[in-house]
Amino acid sequence: MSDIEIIAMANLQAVLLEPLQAAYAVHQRLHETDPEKFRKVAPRIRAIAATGESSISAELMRQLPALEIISVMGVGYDGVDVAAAQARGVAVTHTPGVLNDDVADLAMALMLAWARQLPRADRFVRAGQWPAGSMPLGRRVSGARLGIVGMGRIGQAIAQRASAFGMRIAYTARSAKADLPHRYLPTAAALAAQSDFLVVITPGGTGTRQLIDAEVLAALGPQGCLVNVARGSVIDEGALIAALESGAIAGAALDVFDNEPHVPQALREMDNVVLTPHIGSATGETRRAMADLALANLQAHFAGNALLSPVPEC
Ligand code: 8YV
Repeated sequence: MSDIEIIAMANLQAVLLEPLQAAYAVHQRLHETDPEKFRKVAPRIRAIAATGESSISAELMRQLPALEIISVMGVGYDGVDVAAAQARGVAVTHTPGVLNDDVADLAMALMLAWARQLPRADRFVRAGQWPAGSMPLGRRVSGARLGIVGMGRIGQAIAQRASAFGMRIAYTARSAKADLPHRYLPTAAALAAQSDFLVVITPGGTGTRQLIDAEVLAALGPQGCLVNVARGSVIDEGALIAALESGAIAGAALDVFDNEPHVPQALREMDNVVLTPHIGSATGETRRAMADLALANLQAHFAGNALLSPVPEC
């Protein structure tokens, strides 16, 4: 173990924590659990290990005068004040690429789970209700119209899978992608109006805050289903709850929420939603690959080598 001191922003999973502890002196969540001790070690902290959900403010960075690098184990880094890091010359890295397949798989799984009512069907069998009756009919996914909000690496992986389901795919993004065969629509509302399923996979942050609002949900309509595998912040959660309650949309399948790990009671009580606890990248294989890349970025930095996956702004 080197004497380099780093702080872990969250209760990191063993897959990252163990190799980190083998390589560095790791203070886990000290800023939250023991502020007094944190103040003592803060001047020596040279790196932050974070997850995609971590919030790393300019104020926190100010307390870490020796900070050199923030390594995020996640593709999303919307919780990091990248401008403040850049102004300080602090490097920021993330883990793009390695989780595309898993997040795309989960988007398909959520669509299918909602349309074919898998959670309800499972409860139905377990509760012994089958001999007494049958389930209400579900909805067909194959051949349905899919709108993808955000056509980056993961959006394209979703489109690939959806093509195999014979879905009719359209998308919205900052601009049309000439190399893709799918139809481009300039706004989320225009896309929603043409979609049975609207899947959100755009980065979080101020640029996309509440992009999916009451107007977009109204355009999706009473037969439409919203799927979110991006960030809770991209959806106006209040407007979503209202749309689900009024029948303005048919349902939703959500892996991410505004105030994780807290999920509004109203959503938890609804029958027309499927809810999962931010598990888009949560397979052993992918979390290992993410941890390896997050660690490799730290090691490259401290060895004076080029970073493997800096965020695009850096
Ligand atoms: C994880 C994520 O929840 O990659 C992201 O942006 O949100 C997720 O993969 C998390 O960052 C795992 O550490």
